[in-house]
Amino acid sequence: MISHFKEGVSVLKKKDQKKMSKKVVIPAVLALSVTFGGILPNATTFAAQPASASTILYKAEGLSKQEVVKAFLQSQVADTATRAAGGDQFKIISEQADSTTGTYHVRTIEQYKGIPIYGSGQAVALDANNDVYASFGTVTQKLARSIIPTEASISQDDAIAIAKEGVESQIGAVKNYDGIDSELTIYNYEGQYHLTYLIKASTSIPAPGYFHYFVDATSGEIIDSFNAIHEADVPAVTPVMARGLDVTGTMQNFIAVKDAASGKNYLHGAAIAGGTTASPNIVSVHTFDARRMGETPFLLLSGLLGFTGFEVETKTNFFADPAAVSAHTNSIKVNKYFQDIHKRNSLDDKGMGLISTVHIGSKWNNAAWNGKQMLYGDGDGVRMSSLAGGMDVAGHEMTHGVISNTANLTYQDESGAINESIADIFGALSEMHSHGITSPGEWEMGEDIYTPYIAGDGGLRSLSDPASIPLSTAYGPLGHYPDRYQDRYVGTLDKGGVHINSSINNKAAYLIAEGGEHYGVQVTGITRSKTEKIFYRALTKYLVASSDFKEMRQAAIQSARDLYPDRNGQPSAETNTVIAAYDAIGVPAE
Ligand SMILES: [Ca+2]
Ligand SMILES: [Ca+2]
Ligand SMILES: [Zn+2]
Repeated sequence: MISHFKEGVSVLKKKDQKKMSKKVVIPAVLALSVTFGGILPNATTFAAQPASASTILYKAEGLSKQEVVKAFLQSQVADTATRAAGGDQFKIISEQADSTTGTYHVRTIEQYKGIPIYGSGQAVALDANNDVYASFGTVTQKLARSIIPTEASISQDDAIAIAKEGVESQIGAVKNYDGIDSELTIYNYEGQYHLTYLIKASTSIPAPGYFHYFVDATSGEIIDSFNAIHEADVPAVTPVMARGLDVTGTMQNFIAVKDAASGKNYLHGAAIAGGTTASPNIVSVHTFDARRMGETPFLLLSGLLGFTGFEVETKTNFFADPAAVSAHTNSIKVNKYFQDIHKRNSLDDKGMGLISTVHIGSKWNNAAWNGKQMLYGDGDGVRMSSLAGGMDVAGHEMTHGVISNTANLTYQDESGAINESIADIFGALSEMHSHGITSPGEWEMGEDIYTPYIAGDGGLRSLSDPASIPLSTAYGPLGHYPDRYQDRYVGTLDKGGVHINSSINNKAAYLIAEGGEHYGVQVTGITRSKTEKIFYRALTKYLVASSDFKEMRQAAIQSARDLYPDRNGQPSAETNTVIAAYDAIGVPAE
C-alpha cells in the first residue's frame, strides 16, 4: 500500500482523468452545466458555544424535538431568501435519546432539493425541555441562491463504469470488488457545486483500496477522486532507526528513510459479548487468507468464495496460521471492548459481521479498513512483523468502522487528523483493556509488530510522548511528530497530515487519562475509564464530518460536562482536566 498509493498517485489529477472519461458523449446543452455551479457560499461556524450545561442556544417553545432542531438550524441561516425556502435544507439522519443525562441527540445533513450535500452535517443536542444546549458543525449560507444542477443525464451504471476505469488505471484490473456503493450527491469542488454520483469502491486484490470517485452526473467527468483507505501507518517515507558498520568497522546509528512495501475447519466463528445474559449480542467473525495470490487460482476460487480471499482451514482443530489466528481473536477482543465498555453492538451498533483478510500483498507493511473489512499485511519482517499481531492495530482499523458509522469525519486535513487520532485512542485503550483494567497504561501504537529484531523501541506512534517518534523533515522542521497545535503540519502530504497531526490530539487524550505537565500546563489525570467515556461520547454525539481541532476541544468539554456536571456554576474536576489538556496542546477555545 505504501508504495502503491504515494501521494500524487492516489489522487489523479483532474486533467488526467478527463482522458478516461472522454468516451462519454456530452450533449452540447448539458455540457454547459459542467460550469454551471454557483459561487461557493460562505459557510459560517455557529457551533459550539464554549460548552456549558446551563447555556440555552434556542428555546423549544412547545415545538417537537424534530421541529426545534430544524427551526434552530434554520435560524442559523442569515440569508433571508434561503430561510424563506423553508426548512428543507436540513435532513435528520439519526436521533438518539441518552438516558444517562436525559438529553436527546440529533444528527442532520444538508440537502438541496432532496439531494445530500457531501461533507455537510450538524449535531444538535436538546436538554430535557427540548431546548438546544449544544450544536456542532457548520451551516451553509445562501444555498437557495446557488445554482446547482439536480437532473442527472448519465446513468448510475455509466458512472460506476467510469469510476472502475479510474480505479483500475491506478492498481490494475480488479476481478472482484469487495463492494461498490453509489449515491447521488452534491459535491462542492473548488467553489462550484456539481451534481455527482459518489462511487465508493472497496478493493483488496490486487491492492487494498477504498476509492471515492465523484463522477459528474451531467457530463461523466470525474470531478475529484481519492483513496480513503484508512491505513495504520504513515506514508512511504517513514524514517526508521537504522545502523551499520562504517569503513573503520565501527557501528553507527542513524535515521534512515525506508520504502516499506517491497513488502476442514474454517476460521469463521462468533464474537459473543454485550446485550443481556438471556439474549447476548452475537457478531459473526470471519477471517480469510489472501495468500498473496496468483491470478489463476484466485479467479477460480473467487467465483465460489467471493472477494475476501481463501478460507483459512485446517483438518484438525489446530490452526497453523498465526496471522489468521491473531486477526480473528483480536477482532473478537475489540468487539468485546466496544460491547462491554460502550454498549456498542459491533462497528455499526447493529451487529455487523467482522471480516478480516490476512496475508494481503507481498511484505506489505500496513493494515487497513477498506469500508467493509479489515486487511492485514505480513510486514517485511524487518521494519514490521505481521500486522495482524498488533491488537492496537486491529482496534485502530475497527475504530475507523465505528467512526464511519457515527461522526464520519472527513479523511482530510484536521477532520482527518481527528479521525486518525480517535482510531489511535480506542486502538490503544481497547488493547489496554485486553490486558486488564488494572494494568499499567501502555500508550504506544503498534509496539508488538514494529521492528521485530529490536526490543523495547516503542511503536509507530506514541500517544504518551508523540515527539519521541522521529518523522521525516519532509513533514516540517521538527524531525519528530508534533505534540501541540502550533507545530501541526500544514502541507499536502498524507492527506494534509492525518497520520501526523493525529498525535496532537493523541497527547490530549493521554494527558486527560494520566495527567502530566506539557509546555508548562499542569493536567490532573482522571483515569483511562473516564477518558474513554468522554471521547466515545464526543465521537458519537457531537463530532461531525467537518469537525476540526477546535470542535474536538469543544466536543470533549461538552461531553465531560454532560457526564460530570457543573456544581454551583463551577466545572467539575473532570471538565477542568479536559480544558487543561486542550490548553496544554495549544488548541484555542475560540
Ligand atoms: Ca499498544
Ligand atoms: Ca521493536
Ligand atoms: Zn487509520
